[in-house]
Amino acid sequence: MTVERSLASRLRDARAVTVLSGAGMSAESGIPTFRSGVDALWRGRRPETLATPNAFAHDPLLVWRWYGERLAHLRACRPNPGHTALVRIAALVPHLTIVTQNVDGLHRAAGSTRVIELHGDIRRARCTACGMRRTDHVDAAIAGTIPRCVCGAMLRPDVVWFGEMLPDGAIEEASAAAAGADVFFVAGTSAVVYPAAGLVPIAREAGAFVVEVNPEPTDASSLCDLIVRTPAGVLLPQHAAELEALVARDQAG
Ligand code: BJW
Ligand code: ZN
Repeated sequence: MTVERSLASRLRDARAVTVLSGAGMSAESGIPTFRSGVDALWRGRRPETLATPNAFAHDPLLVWRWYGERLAHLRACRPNPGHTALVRIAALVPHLTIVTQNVDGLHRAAGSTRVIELHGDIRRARCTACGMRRTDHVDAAIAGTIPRCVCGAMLRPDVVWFGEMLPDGAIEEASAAAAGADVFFVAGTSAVVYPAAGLVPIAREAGAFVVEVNPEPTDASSLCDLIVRTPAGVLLPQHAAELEALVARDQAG
């Protein structure tokens, strides 16, 4: 007879845990996802009109207005219990790496320290001419204007659009974290955007126990050892609490 090990016991025994997070991770912070739900960011819009270098070249004001709306909304958003649960789990495992596709900075705001941001940070901009990175663009963007650099050129959001390379070294570091994981969470992502989605087979082939946390099926579901159709902000705190209880029991002897 095989005895199914609990996820908490796998986490307790893990040397390395890696989490691939996506927009669903921040859904319970009030941030709309891209492709799911009635308030999806891309509902009624074509991604190529907003999240590509061509879109920006063609109509920078349209693109900046979209980012301005999102920046205004983000000001009121805080990390949710799912983000905080990952900080609690990280305190009890030797290595926990978060590989996030999110650009909202909420993992770091929650207190996570080892975070690889694959798609940049919406709260930063960079100059289209001199390349300088800045964070003083937010008010201009929220006001519905195109933010400018001190050199006079247009700024652009410091995020990764379709057809663009990821930040230097980010995917290499993320692939190493996927390949080295004993437990690999796929949380709140539809797993349709590459190269991020390619981390799931990397983890799986390297022997990780792969857990999907998502209320809906995704392109990654068939690769997962355990699927939990529960929102991340509910499921992850439950596992953090189970792990804490297990560790406390072990310590009590
Ligand atoms: C919950 C929940 C709750 C709800 N709890 N869950 C290989 C094959 C095919 C294509 C390609 C390939 N390699 C590269 C490509 C091209 C392209 C690509 O992937 N295209 C596919 C769409 C087909 N990739 C790229 O261009 C990438 N660059 C690249 O590969 O460079 C190398 C290269 C360059 C040039 C030529 C050749 C190679 C760059 C990708 C950049 C993606 N950028 C965006 C925008 C970022 C900026 C911004 O925010 O505005 O990143 S697109 C958008 O999608 C954003 C997200 O990070 C990303 C992923 O979305 P995510 O997070 O999965 O969100 P959703 O909405 O899709 O899903 C949410 C999920 O949450 C759902 O499943 C819900 O059910 C769930 N959920 N509530 C848990 N409470
Ligand atoms: Zn400049």
